[in-house]
Amino acid sequence: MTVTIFGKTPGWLDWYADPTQPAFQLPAGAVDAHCHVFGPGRVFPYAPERKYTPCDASKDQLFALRDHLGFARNVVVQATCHGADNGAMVDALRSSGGLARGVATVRPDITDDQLSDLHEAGVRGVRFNFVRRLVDAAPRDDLERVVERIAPLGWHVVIYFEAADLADLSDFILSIPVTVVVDHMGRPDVTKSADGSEFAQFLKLMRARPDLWCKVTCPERLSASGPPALDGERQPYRDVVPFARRVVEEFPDRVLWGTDWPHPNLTDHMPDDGLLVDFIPHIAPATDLQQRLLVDNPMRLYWPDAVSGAAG
Ligand code: 0GY
Repeated sequence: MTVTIFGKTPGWLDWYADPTQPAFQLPAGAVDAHCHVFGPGRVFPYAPERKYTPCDASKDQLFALRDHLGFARNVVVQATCHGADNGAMVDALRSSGGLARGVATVRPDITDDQLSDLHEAGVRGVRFNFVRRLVDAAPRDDLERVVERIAPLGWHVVIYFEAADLADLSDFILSIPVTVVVDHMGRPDVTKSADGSEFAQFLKLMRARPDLWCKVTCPERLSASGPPALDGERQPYRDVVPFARRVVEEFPDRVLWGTDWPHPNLTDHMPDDGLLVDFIPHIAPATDLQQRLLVDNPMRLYWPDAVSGAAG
C-alpha cells in the first residue's frame, strides 16, 4: 500500500491553482458530471485502507472552480481515498444549495436510514471501482447486494475499469439491473486506433444496453501525447479526441462530461482545467451535441424532477 501518513503521496502534483479562462463558453446550466472533494483531511480523514493520500481539495475550492469555468452544477463522485465514508462528499452536497448531486461508495450492510440520508443529501448512484491500483476487488456478491439495496431508490451504478478488464467484466455489466455509467470510456489505450478491435469491444458493449451511459472524460489521464504548449492553439489532448468524439456522435443522449478535478494520481502533468474545457468542442463540435452532453443528459440523470418541471 503506497500511502504516506502525513501529507500527500510522494510524486503527486498539486491541482492547478490558477486555471485559465476557457476559450469555449459552456452552455447555460452546464454540469461538471465527474469531480471529487478530498478532505480536508483534518476534518474528513482519509480511509485507513486507501492506496494513496491526495492533496486536500475542499468543497469551497470545487465551487470556486465551478464558477470560474462557467458550470452551474456538479456531480461529486466518491473517490477511493475516502473509502465508504461519504462524509466529505455529502458535506459538499449539503452545502451546494441543490447544485450538486453525488455518487457514493456503500457496503451491502448499509442501513435503510443511512441510504435514505444519502438520498436526501443528493446521492443518486453508487460507484463500483475495479481499478486494481486503487482498490482491492470487492466480492461480486457484495456488489449484487448493493444493487438490490439501491435499485428501489432509482439510483444507478457508476463503474470504473481499465480496457484490459472489459472482457472479464462484460457479463457482469450487462447483468446489472439498473442504469450503468462507465467512467472515462473504459480507459482505452489511445495509442491504438479508435477504429481498432479493442475500442470496438467497448462500443459493442455500449450498443448492447440502451441504458448504458459513458463519461467521455479524463483526456489528461488517457493521453499519450499530453497537453499542447499553451502559447499555441488551445487544442488539448488530440490523441483522445477520436475516441471521445466517436462515443459522443454515436450515443449523444447517454454521454456525460466532467473535469475530474482535482485529478488524483497524476504525476506527469497536472491539467489546466480551463484548457480541459476547451477539449469539449473537439469531441462535441455541434451546439446540439454540446447541449446534450453538458446540460440535457446530466440533468435527466441527476435532476430529473427539475427537467420535468417539478421541484428539483
Ligand atoms: C478518477 C480516477 C482515479 C481515481 C479514482 O476513486 C479514485 O480514487 O477514481 C484514477 O486514479 O484513475 O476518476 O478520479
